[in-house]
Amino acid sequence: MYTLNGAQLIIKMLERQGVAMIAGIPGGANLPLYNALFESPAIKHVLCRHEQGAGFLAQGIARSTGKAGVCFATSGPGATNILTAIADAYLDSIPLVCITGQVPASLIGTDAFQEVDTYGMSIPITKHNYLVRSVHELLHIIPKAFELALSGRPGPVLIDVPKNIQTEMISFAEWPEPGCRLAQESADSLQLAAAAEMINRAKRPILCLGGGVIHAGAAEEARALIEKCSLPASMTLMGLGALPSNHSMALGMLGMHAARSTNMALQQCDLFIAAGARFDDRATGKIVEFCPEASVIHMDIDPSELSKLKTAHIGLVGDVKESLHALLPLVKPNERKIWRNQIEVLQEMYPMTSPKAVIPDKPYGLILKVSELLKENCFVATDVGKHQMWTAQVYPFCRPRQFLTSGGLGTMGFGLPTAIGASLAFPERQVVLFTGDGSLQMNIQELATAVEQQVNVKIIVMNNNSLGLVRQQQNLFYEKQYFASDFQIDIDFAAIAKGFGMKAFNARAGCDLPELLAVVLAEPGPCLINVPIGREEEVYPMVPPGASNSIMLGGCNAEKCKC
Ligand SMILES: Cc1ncc(C[n+]2csc(CCOP(=O)(O)OP(=O)(O)O)c2C)c(N)n1
Repeated sequence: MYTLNGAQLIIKMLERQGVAMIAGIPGGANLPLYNALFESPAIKHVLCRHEQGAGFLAQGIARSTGKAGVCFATSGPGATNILTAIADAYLDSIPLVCITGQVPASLIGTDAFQEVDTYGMSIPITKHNYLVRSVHELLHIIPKAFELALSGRPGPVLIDVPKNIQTEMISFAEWPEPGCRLAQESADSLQLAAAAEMINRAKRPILCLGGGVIHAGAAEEARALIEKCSLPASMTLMGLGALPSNHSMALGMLGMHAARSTNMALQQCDLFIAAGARFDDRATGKIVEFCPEASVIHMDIDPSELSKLKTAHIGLVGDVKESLHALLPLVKPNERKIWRNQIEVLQEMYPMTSPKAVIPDKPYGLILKVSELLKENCFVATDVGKHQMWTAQVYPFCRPRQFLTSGGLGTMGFGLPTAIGASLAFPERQVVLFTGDGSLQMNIQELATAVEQQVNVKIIVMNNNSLGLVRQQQNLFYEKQYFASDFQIDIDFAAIAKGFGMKAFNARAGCDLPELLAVVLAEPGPCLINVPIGREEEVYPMVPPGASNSIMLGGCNAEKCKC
């Protein structure tokens, strides 16, 4: 017989799940849990400075490893602070198990101190959530939470544990099995045959690799299919890295800030194959005008995604890894010379960058210079804004899970704690964060966590002293009325970082930036460099929100073009 209190039971079950790290902040309602965690030899706790930071730190672990990230928060403000990170995980299908403390069950519903309805508030942003009613339920709930977070389409699960349940004693004879990812049913064989037939017949197909390909570990299968039948492959923001950017079939990102040639090719394709992608509006633009000439094959593990936004002529519900694997013997080798040639002509006519844009003190040049200085096994995190889109456009991603970015929710403040999480999961690797001055200020307190943990995170602040991407919309769509997007004070980010105990540098006008970057990247532990970026530097091309992807503003690098 085992006899433990609820808090000890939770910690023991987390150990049995193989959890090695938990990010969080203690408070009155989860102190028994922390007391039990203190006793754990197997789990390291990472004390963050804000619960949102803890949620994103756990996401950094989950996104970089594919395992479920775990975070703790107390009731009331602890729980409300962590909700943004949970919503972010929900929209990007990231496995997360969040355990919150709650006021004792006898006080629930009385407006007790630090009581909020965490269960109610988390319903629409979790894959599943629990309010624990008895200590015995924990034996079932903890493994089930991991199973749910990891199985099918991954996502966050929240467990709200009243304080009295954390202290209540339980005796039981046998430990439950840890929860794990369940095998998924394969796609229908008739549908697979029909999809292969459609691919074989297509003259101008384009594959689109989404985050689902990365979650499913299906990049190899995707590549085999791409190479066997010459499928040019675009990627969603979440899918970047699924095919190395230097692969001859890689078209880069599609959508709002895609290369012109990629969106143009999509306008002409006769078959669009979405693999683990969900037709997000940032990717498709005006959906009725997306791939107007194409039939659609949609592979997804989540049946509710099929034909949600764009009718799928063939739907392959199942693990995308298995679907791609099953398609491989069914498709015929095909060089598709004419189609590839057509795309190459577009790529030559409309290059993503121009020589002027790749000098190191310009955004693209800076990002490319950093990429040259990093090893291929590094991680690249971003925040949200122009710096994120510049990175997505030109960073030479070469493997799945390399790129850590907030896609669906687009959460400023995501970058720093997520980068810390990835670094804690892979201490031997470099992690670089491209952030904006606006985004960094949203979770800047986590500089303290970075220093405390001595993580190998290098922070590159692309500082335009404005909310750049908002300013760009005002430039293009609101008659240059720059209201509430330009900051009025200059912040010395290097001084702030130093205040947290972090080594930091300012890239001053006229400095040798490549050399300074090399110094920063070679520093042991965390380090920040502040790089001034002109406010006028915009991220192009840009499809106006709600417009067709055929309408691309700016970024036409065609040699003789006058647009
Ligand atoms: C939490 C949050 N609030 C507001 C926004 C809206 N928003 C999107 S991009 C952006 C500006 C980002 O500025 P910065 O981080 O400095 O990056 P830049 O665009 O200048 O590179 C804002 C305010 C957001 N995405 N997230």
